[in-house]
Amino acid sequence: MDNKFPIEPPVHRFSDQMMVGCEVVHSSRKLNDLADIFVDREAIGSCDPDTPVYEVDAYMPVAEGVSGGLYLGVTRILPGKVGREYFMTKGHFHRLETRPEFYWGMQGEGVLLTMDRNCRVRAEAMFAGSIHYIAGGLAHRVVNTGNAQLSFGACWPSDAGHNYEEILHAGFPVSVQDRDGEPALIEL
Ligand code: S6P
Ligand code: ZN
Repeated sequence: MDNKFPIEPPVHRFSDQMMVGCEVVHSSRKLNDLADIFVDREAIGSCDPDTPVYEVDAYMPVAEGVSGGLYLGVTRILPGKVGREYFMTKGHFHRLETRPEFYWGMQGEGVLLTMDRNCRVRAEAMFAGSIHYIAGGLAHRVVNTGNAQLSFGACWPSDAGHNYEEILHAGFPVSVQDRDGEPALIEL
């Protein structure tokens, strides 16, 4: 008998911390792209600028800027440090300040830093299974504090946009650094 309603395979799936499926957009950042975010200028100068820091896979089913859609991503941050500061994402506000985002930990250990418009910072532990709601108007950055890759999922509105400039100019007022083998939040 013909099956009129066959069960289709999913269009996308996670496999080995990667997103697999059609139209997945890949991007990556090396130390060279992130030099300005690390506090230890001497240490960054002695690092190989070609060192990979993190990769992102994203499925963006509607055009960027369109309202009403959702994007899904996975970010993989390699373990590593610049001086005592752990590898981390560039960090951003959403261009549309009312747009929130979910993050969830998939592998490894780290810290999610958020910052509001009054520079009030919150740090949340990230681990496989952790869930993080990032309210609209909060800048967000993830730091890999472990010895292995940290990967996390993200879901955000298609009209959120990214504002990296303010983080580059003003930055987060804290840095996550190794102190005797333990991650510590250092005020800058
Ligand atoms: C997008 C979402 C993530 C980040 C990714 C890299 O809104 O927050 O997919 O883009 O984790 O971080 P960043 O700060 O370099 O965009
Ligand atoms: Zn975001």
